[in-house]
Amino acid sequence: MLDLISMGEAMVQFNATSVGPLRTVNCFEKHSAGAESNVVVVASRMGLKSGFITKLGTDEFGRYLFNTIRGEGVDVSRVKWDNKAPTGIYFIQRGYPIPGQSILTYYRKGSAASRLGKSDLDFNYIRGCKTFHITGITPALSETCRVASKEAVSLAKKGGAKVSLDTNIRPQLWDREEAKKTILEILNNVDILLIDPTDSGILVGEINPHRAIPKLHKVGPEIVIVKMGVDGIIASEGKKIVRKPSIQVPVTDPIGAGDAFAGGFLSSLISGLDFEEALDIGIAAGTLVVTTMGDQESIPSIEDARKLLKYFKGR
Ligand code: KDG
Repeated sequence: MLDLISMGEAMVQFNATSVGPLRTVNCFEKHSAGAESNVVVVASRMGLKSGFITKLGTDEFGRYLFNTIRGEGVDVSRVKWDNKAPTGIYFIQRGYPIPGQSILTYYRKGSAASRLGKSDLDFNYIRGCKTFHITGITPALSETCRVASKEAVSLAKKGGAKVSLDTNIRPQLWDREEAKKTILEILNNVDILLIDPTDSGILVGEINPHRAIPKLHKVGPEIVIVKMGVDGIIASEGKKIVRKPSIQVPVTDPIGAGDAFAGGFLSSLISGLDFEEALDIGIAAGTLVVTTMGDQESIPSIEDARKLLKYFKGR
C-alpha cells in the first residue's frame, strides 16, 4: 500500500539565475517542479512510499520530469504520456519588484497534464493509499481535470484514505468565484486543509486566521493549517490551536516552500509523529527549500529536518 499519492501537473521550472525583471535576465536554471510532484518527492525523501498521477508530453521536458521524479523513488507507474500536447513549463522572476519574492509566468495552457481526465484514473490504485493529496491547481487546469480531481478525492475517501488539500488558488488559472465553488465542493471530502489568508478570504470571506479557522472546519476538514509565510503558521486540530513561528533564513527563492511544508507535515503524520512535531518537520522542510533555487533540491530527510530544528533551538 502506498503511503501518499498525489495528482497534478509536473512542470519544468526555469529559474532566473540573476535577480531582476525577466527582460534583463540572460540565464535560467532548469528544475523539476509543480506543487503536487513536490509533495510526493518530499514523502519519498522522508522514507515513505509515494506515487504520482499525471500526464506528460512525449517531449524532452516530459522525459526529464519523468526521470527526475522516478529517480527520487516515487512510483510513476500511473504517469501517462500524451503525444498531442506539450509538457508545461514556467519561468521564475526573482527579487523584483519585491526583494525576496518571486513571480511565476506559466506556459501551460493546453498542456498534457491539462488533458488528464476521469478515464485516466486507476480506481484501485487511488482507493488503496493511506493519504491522498491534491491542490487547488489541478481542478483549475481544465474541465476534465476538475471532474477528475473531484472523482479522485471521492475515491480516496471511500477507500478509507485521509484526504489532504492545499488550496493554492492561482489567479492566473481561474477566477475567484469558480475557485470558491469548486474547492468548497471538494472540501466535503477533505480531512486536512492547508490554506493561506488570501485563499481563506476567497473561500469563507475571512483573512484573519483565528476567525477563518472555525468557518473552515465547518465546511469539512478536521485539521486546518493557515500558512502565513514569514509570519509562521496557525494550525487547528479542532479543539487545540497551535501557533508556530517561521525560522528566519536568507531567502534565495520562496517558491516551493508551501509544498515542502505540506509534504513534511503529511509525511510526519503518516509516520506516526504527533501533531506538533509534524508541524515542526514541515516548517523545517519549507525553511530549507527557500534557501536554494528549485522546489525540490533542498527538501530534507526527517533526520536533516531535525538537525535544522535542533540548530535553531540552540540559538
Ligand atoms: O508550489 C510551487 C509551485 O508554485 C510551482 O512549482 C509551480 O505548481 C506550480 C504552480 O502551479 O504554481
